[in-house]
Amino acid sequence: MPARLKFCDSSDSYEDSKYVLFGVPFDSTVSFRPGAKLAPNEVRKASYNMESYSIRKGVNLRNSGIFDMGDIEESHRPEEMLEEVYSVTDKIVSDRKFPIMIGGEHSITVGSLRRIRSKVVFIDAHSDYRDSYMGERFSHACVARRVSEIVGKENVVSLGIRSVSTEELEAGPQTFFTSYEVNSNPERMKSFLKEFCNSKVYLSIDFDGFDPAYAPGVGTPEPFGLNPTILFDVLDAIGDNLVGLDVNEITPLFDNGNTSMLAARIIQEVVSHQETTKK
Ligand SMILES: [Mn+2]
Repeated sequence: MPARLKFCDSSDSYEDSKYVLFGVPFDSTVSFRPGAKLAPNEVRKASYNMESYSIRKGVNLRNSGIFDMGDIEESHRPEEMLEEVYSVTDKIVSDRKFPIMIGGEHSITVGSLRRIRSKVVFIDAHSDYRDSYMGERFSHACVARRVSEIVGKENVVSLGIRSVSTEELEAGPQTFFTSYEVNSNPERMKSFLKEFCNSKVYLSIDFDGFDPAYAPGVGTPEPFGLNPTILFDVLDAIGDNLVGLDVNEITPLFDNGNTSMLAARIIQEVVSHQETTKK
């Protein structure tokens, strides 16, 4: 039997690792294009295209201590999936390691924030602030609302928003920067983030926040998005307060390979960032 596919540069032992990666093959509340549950393994495969060295940070990822736990068991019930995400995140965080979760659709984030309860920076095209969607409160269209209920809406900011319903606007969504604002005046976003990120911050990246030119393989693509280099501004602002990462909403069924590649590289750059800030 072939060995299980692992993210590149994964170390052999959980005990010796600092960064613990796991996949959540869940896309049961998806509203448009399916396939996000296939993303964890595609991101793992894509990671083998990358060098182990981050020239940006001067970090050799081979020595960083990444451990790939594999995927949580597939479930079609959001509440069941969230409990599983919670318990895996609980183990990783309790062991003082850094969790990296590969979705799956965006609803997975609620599970990790139930444990981590920090400030949250979302990159997303959608405000995800519906109270429920198609009868489901744990839909991927409600994730910012559920997370705001856990950590307080003053502790949530979304970057890259360009798709919002009047219902969401009337509910008074969390602080957000539209993609138009970010693209035309990045300095305003950067100075906001520098103040916002003054305590522990979790980063949740819905890949539809990026422009479809960079990330075509997503569940609900939206034109006029962000350039992925926004990530570096976000990491600079967060500094040594980053406590967890998830990447979500990637669907290999609609990808040309570039979206999974971007996800793999983002994971590597986040680890490299942590390696140069966290002591
Ligand atoms: Mn989205």
